[in-house]
Amino acid sequence: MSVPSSATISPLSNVADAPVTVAVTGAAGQIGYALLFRLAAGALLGPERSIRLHLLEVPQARAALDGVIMELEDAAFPALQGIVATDDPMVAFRDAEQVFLVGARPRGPGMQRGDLLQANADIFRTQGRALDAVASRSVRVVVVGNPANTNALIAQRHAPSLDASCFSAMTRLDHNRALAQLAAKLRCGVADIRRLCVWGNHSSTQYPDVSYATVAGQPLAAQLEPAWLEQQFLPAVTERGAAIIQARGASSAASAASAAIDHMRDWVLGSTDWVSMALPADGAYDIPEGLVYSFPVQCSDGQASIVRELDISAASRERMDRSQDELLQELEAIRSLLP
Ligand code: NAX
Repeated sequence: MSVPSSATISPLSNVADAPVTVAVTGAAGQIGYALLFRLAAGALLGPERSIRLHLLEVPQARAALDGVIMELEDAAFPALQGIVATDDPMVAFRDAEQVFLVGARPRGPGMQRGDLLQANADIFRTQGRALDAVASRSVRVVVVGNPANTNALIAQRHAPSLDASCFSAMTRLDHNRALAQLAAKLRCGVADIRRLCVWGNHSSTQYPDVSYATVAGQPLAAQLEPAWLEQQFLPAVTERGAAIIQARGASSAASAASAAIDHMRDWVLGSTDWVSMALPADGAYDIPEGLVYSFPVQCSDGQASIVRELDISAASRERMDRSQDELLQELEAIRSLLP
């Protein structure tokens, strides 16, 4: 086997079936650290399915990545058939079938929002082109790195030979946070709650919507005070990330990794309920085409399909529009970098 100069390959087991290639960027970061071990243990496609991990990092993080790889080896996961570590997206994405774009440029001191968008646009343009060139033609890409929706849009637009439906951004953590808040309030299990959705951007303008939700088959909103929904629930979900930083001294990592696995697993294997995924808009709900916007989605046969023709109240529309407007502003900030 020829090994690209920038890559390390460590064969780890002799599982006979063809392994599925899963690429993870930002692999030495804190979400990467929580994600890789669950992927290698089979959380995505089951422990019987062998997996090959392609890990992308910047050269400065190479030593840290080597340490993570040593730990992956030491965990002796039976299904982990090999690891490629590289700083070259053309190596990382070669034949990749599932791709987690986690690595992103964090906001530095004095950096404005526009600077952050631009810095990430460069990263996601390069990665989009590499996906276009070398990934599996049926690749599924989830962007986790922020600003996730706009980063996904940039990657998708730089990958013209891949279908737009190959791309998504993650709002599943917001969805799961909303489920957890509702289950605690209603003293039920998260699985008792169905038809919840998050609309819009993965940002403070997101709209976790309980209008269609049920609990144990009964309409959910009717069981809660509107004031609780407005004043407690919505801020608790949208400000959860900040609360975790304050408590833990670091941003959400294990819950984000878990949500990324939920997102990809349901996409590939099918969902049993609505899930929230940010997808390139196709005109549904009058969201401008191409914006990567979070919708209620159902997955089956490997396809993620927007749940259509829901009645949208005026109050919901206002919140959906606010998030849409923010995404349009983000698009304006990086439009010059689009092909
Ligand atoms: P870390 O800073 O711990 O890790 C990021 C890693 O990405 C670093 O190791 C860095 O070297 C690497 N990286 C940077 N540029 C890269 C490039 N061009 N190619 C490959 N790797 C690169 O951040 P972490 O806590 O892991 O978070 C990662 C991203 O997820 C951040 O952008 C964060 O804002 C975002 N999040 C998104 C969430 C969502 O729900 N969509 C929730 C969690 C998280 O906040």
